[in-house]
Amino acid sequence: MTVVLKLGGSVITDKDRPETLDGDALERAAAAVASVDSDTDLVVVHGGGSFGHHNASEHGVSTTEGTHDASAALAIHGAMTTLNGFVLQRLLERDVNAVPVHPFSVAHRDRDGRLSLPTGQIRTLLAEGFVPVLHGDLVAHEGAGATVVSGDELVADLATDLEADRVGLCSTVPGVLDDAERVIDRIATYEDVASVLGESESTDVTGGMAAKVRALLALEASASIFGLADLDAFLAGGEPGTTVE
Ligand code: IP8
Repeated sequence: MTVVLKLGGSVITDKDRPETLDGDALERAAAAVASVDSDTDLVVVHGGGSFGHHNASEHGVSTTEGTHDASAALAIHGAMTTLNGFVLQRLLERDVNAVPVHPFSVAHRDRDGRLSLPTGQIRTLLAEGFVPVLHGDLVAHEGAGATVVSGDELVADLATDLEADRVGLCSTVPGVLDDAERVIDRIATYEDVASVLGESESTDVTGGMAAKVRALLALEASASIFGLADLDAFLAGGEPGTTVE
């Protein structure tokens, strides 16, 4: 069983204070990850939250606007590796066999922005009993220097390439919400939620809920979007929050 889990950056950091962890939330997430049985091949991806995003906007870098300035690239990548270090530390304290995989060192985009993330290293780490921990990062981008890759993009690529059985997005909301703020149980087509998430594709290039749902609908694996309170339930095999089929 292969599981790809994204820990949202806003879940594990304090989004209102630059480069500040939400220690309690990260602790809870680490405890949940530690409960996964050792037969499961688990890949963890985390987002940036209060790490990385402000450095990226300071330097005008996004998923489409790149930089050719190494010091800007290092500031953004460095913020993300700092957060990755904190995540790894908390996982190791819980005896999770977690190791880092930095997308900047392995992935790239072509001229059309298509991401290429080789997975040989990740497959080998899984086979050797490790839990690879990736993160939103910068990637080399043909013709644009280096651009941002979001954790959501990495999750979609990994889920497809590793033929994941289950995908989980642990978010700050308990699932995809309808107009009355109730969690939508299942989404089978985008039309099911177009009225609450909007029809436009262009408004969500940086990872709004509409973009997440579209990316998850394209996957073979079923995916769940849920809040931190439900992370244990997801990792125990349940389908909390919203299931995207
Ligand atoms: O929080 C952001 O990753 P995300 C990565 O998953 C950077 O969108 C470098 C801002």
